[in-house]
Amino acid sequence: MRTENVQMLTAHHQLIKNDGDDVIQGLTQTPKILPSKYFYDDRGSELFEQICELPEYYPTRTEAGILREYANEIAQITGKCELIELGSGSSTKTIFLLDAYQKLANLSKYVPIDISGGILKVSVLKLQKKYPNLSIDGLVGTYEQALIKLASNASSSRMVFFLGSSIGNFNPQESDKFLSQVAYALNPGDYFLLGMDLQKPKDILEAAYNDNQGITAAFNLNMLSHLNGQFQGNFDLNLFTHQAIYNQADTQIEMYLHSHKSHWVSLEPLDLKVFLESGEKILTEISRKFDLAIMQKELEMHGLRTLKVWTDPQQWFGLILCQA
Ligand code: AVI
Repeated sequence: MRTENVQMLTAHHQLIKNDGDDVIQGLTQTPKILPSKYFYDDRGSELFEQICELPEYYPTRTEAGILREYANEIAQITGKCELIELGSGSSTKTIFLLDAYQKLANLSKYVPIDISGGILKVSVLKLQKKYPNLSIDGLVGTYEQALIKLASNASSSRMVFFLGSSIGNFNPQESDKFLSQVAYALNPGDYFLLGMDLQKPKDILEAAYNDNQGITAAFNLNMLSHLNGQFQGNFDLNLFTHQAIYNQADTQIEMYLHSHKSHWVSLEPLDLKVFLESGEKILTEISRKFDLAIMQKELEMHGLRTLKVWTDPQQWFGLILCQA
């Protein structure tokens, strides 16, 4: 199926159809967890865009500042290539790269990839207006589906990029698997640009995930609405509160939904009935905070050699450009 410039990597019902095994597994284990991919229905993606604008949420504007400053240098290093963005969302920060590559006539194509078809279609239309001569091919799908497609597609030189510290939402095993898939998808000489949030004092981190306007809380709670819609669940959002804490030992933010009453929840199509104690917490997300030197070693272990690293003056966020 192909609509405008946005292609589904698989039929839409297959993409959103999910047998829910991960929900069953997560809610029947102790402590309970829910996979963070369930944040991102269309409403969740919108809320995430709002998070990116919050005064406390520094990662987006810090990374944007680094890109604004160094996009030309990145384009000079890689030379002409196809730009492929994993988890493109609204592609706001990508503009810096697109402008720099266009200026140097180094851009052959832009391929934004996102799980949320709604937001992808809007951003492809917007970008197509801004860059009428640029070939833009949006792909709706998971990272895994996208990387499989890329691996089977030996084209010109490419730079895959993964911004916003989304890698921080993978646990170490998932991150390792993801980097293996990236390395496998790239041809020798292709580039990978990775954005990551760096370790910093706890108070700054906790404020970023417990904003005053309650947008992050709404984002966290929206996961339950998404599950209610997708699996006919009966989560009562009023019985949960959002909580985000920094786990210093694991250098990660942990986001929880805290049940403040003992109650049952059922998700009929999954044949699942779950009891939540008063005070029980469901882990909905980890957001790991990185050390640049350690990340470079990890990339190297996957055959991705660092070419250059950029940070902001406070060293709050980092970008690593590497080559396969
Ligand atoms: C998408 N990801 C990198 C965000 C983060 O900071 O880990 C998701 C997020 N969760 C709460 N606020 C933002």
